[in-house]
Amino acid sequence: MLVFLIHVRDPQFYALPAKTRAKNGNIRVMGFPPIGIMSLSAVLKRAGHECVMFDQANPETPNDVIIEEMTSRQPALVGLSFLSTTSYPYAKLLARQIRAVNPTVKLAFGGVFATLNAPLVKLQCPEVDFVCRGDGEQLILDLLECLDDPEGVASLTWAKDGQVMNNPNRTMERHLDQWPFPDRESLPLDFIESMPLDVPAVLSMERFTTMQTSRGCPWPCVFCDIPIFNEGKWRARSPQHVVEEFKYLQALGYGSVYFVDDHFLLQPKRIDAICKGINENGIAIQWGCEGRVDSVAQHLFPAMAKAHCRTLMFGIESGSQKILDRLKKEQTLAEVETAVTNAKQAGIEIVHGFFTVGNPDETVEDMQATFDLASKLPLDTFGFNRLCVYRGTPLWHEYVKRGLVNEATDWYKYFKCSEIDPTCLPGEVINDVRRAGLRRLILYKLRHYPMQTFRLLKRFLRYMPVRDVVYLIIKPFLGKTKGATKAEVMSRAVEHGAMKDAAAELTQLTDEALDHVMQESIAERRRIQQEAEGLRESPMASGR
Ligand code: B12
Repeated sequence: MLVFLIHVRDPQFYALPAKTRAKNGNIRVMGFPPIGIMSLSAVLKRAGHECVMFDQANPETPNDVIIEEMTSRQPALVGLSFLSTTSYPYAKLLARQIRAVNPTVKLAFGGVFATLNAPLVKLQCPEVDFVCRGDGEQLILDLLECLDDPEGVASLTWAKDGQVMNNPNRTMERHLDQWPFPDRESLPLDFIESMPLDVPAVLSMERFTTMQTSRGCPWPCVFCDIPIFNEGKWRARSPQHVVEEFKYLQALGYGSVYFVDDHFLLQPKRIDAICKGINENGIAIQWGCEGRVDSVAQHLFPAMAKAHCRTLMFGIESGSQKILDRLKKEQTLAEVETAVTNAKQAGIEIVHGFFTVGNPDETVEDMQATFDLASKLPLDTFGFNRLCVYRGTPLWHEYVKRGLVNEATDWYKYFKCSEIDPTCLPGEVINDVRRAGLRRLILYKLRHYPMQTFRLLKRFLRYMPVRDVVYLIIKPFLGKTKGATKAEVMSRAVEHGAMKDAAAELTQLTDEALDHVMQESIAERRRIQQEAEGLRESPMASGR
């Protein structure tokens, strides 16, 4: 059967200008490849199905192009994959556009957000036939067997006679080695490495991809929905299987890999075996991963560095123990310091700290403690994000009980905690304290870690215009800015706060308003396109 899989994200968000095409003609995209649909494509192809993927990071495949392609090729199933609350509005619109031109094609949603909100999504998007919950590999194969009668397909939400049906969960798959490596060869895109989340600076122009070596994280952080998505379990591929994938990627010319694992640092024996396998097989790919600061695998940091682990990212969150406890991070400030110091001493080149600001019960002093901690730690890079609350997380449940969010009307909305929780500092104050904190932090780093800062800036300068690097440093010293600057938009070198705000605002709209805004934006894009085409055509016409 022919299956279309689409990774829905804000179009044109990550694409680099067309002139940066790779030698093979592929468009170069800065960011993460859509490993969810790539995993499913590999499984489908191995089972003898045909699969066509679209990644909306590719500016050449906006909705209309995908729909045209669908009309001409008539797939049996169109799967829309999206990660989060912020991409849900785009997925809804695409589903509606598809349904408008094709009343019979089977449509499915999948991904973390869809999983955690399946019955609600099915009710709000009746045009979508199936909401697929959890791991998709076996599910999509089972679904293709019974597209017209999916009663027996476990972990599927669908509708029968106008009634939403929530088929029972399938048993969580532990044997992850059974699945083929993701299909990395079928998208006309080459990815280059960026720093994830809020510092999307290009760190390497090597051919880049992601890998998933484990799934889940069992810790109870109040803001995270991963334990719910994975039923509180952590599952991992064998070290041999991971090393095989590294060998395969090296043969394909990849130079840089990032693990999208929720907690790579959980099992020392496995990490040791992966590192040994990398060295024994002469793998030179640089890689990065994320983990907790209380990991018992820290004695392996030197082995990881020797096996070309270049980036290690820790979820530090706060410099105030009170806030760490409030967030149920189950980690201490001493553990934070030990882990970051160990990682640097082990020779890991880029050690990153994820921090959150705008936390419940956080005072200005708590926030300042966060920036003080970030200054003193030998971190190379850091990001300070506003804490958000997602449906399904422990924090969401608390907010429901406190009457701050409404299960029935707010489930699909994206909220910064400070917007709804009176125990958070007001947004303006958070931004002011953050700006002042960043100023202090940058000056401290320049004074106390000049070589480390210099090395990082040198790396940025290799691929970013000087103007953008300078802007990155001086941004906190400038006054308040409104919206994305041209430099921000062009290089994606600095926080894409304004774009994220716009995406967040979309999640707040009613369905009718959303349709209207989306149609307007499509019309606007068409108009710009037509104008551009007109401009391109007129000089040729006059020359003829
Ligand atoms: C890597 C990552 C990113 C990358 C993006 C990667 C990409 N491809 O674009 C970056 C850094 C850009 C990113 C950004 C954001 N992210 Co993020 N991200 C992740 C992370 C760590 C891994 C995702 C991943 O690659 N998983 C591996 C693949 C194999 O799994 P998968 O995509 O889920 O697919 C499987 C199944 O879901 C299913 N499936 C998926 N699609 C479909 C479709 C069909 C038809 C079927 C049958 C099955 C199916 O099958 C697949 C194989 O089993 C997750 C945490 C997690 N573990 O999921 C957070 C996570 C998804 N992100 C999250 C958030 C909040 C964000 C941001 C909003 C953060 C921000 N404030 O900017 C943005 C929004 C991005 C967007 N527009 O959607 C939250 C989402 C919570 C929520 N309810 O919304 C998560 C869950 C993190 C968390 N702990 O809370 N993210």
